[in-house]
Amino acid sequence: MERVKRIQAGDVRTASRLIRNLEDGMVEARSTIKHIFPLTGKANVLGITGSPGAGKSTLVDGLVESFRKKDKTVGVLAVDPTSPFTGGAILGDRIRMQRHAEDPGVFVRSLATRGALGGLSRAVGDAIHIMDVMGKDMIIVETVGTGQQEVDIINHSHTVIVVLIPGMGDEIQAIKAGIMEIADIFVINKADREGSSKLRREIMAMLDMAPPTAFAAGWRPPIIRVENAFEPEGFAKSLEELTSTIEKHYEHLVKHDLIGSRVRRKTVMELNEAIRTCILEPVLNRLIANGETEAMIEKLINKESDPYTLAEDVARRYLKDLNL
Ligand SMILES: Nc1nc2c(ncn2[C@@H]2O[C@H](COP(=O)(O)OP(=O)(O)OP(=O)(O)O)[C@@H](O)[C@H]2O)c(=O)[nH]1
Ligand SMILES: [Mg+2]
Repeated sequence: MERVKRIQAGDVRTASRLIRNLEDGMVEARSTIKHIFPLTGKANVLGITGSPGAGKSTLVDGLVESFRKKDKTVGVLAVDPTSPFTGGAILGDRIRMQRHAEDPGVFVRSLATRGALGGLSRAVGDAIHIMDVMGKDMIIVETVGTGQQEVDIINHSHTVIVVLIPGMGDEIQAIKAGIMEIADIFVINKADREGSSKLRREIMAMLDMAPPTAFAAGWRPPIIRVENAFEPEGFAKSLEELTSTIEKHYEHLVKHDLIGSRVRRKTVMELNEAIRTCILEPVLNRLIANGETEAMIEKLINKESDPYTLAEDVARRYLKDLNL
């Protein structure tokens, strides 16, 4: 397939168009992924998550530079699950990342949720495949860590970095709500700020409470302080420590044969997403198109039926083999 060859050659325009089409849910674009899939699995995927404004993009920008210095090619995927509210942030990222725009070793894209059905995790998985086949050594996925969907997105990664900043009381609460379990490395960002030692103690206390089984083959997530991004010397030093910790984590995965379980975690999700895409979405779209959704909502509001009865009826009509 010509398109696959162009992507393998690192063609930015072809890759960008394909990512956009996948994001829009174009069925035709999926056929390219079918051809690409067997070629994937070479890149090291790094997930970065944390609350809005935690300095993730600034950190990613620094990481890109560090990896480029080591002669690694980099793909960056900025994911914005709440685009109507933070669309501006992605614009800011674009401007910031422009200093890498001239570098053919760097490919930056952003993804946003389209349509009510979501599918963002699927689009992220596909975009990672594309960057992988383009030959990017490192793929960095940035997402705002707030809900389950973000946790799913981050599960596409080999290494997950959770970015926290001092002075936000609810930080630890937020990580307890699911992000904590997936962190391989904690970053205390803007560490020049007041409260960074307290935050460090809180993370340590939280890790102390975790059962030993929470740490895969004994990897207790290290906590890295990243100094003020506006003080280049300290920031560069912090980034050096962070990149070497990322490398150590990857070595740990390899040494303890854990890459396989990460790949499995990602594969389970991908399969679920694909089934959702190929079964649930067409059914929901059909129901919307023929007006049934509206009719069902009316029925529910008027208490003429209940969600389970209606859903079972839909399943009976569309999924005959389920024997409901
Ligand atoms: N004081 C200080 N400000 C920083 C630091 N790093 C980033 N910032 C600022 O914090 C703001 C948010 O930074 P971003 O890197 O866009 O943060 P983000 O987490 O990517 O934000 P979203 O993608 O919108 O969630 C920007 O105004 C940055 O200039 C830092 O180390 N110290
Ligand atoms: Mg950002």
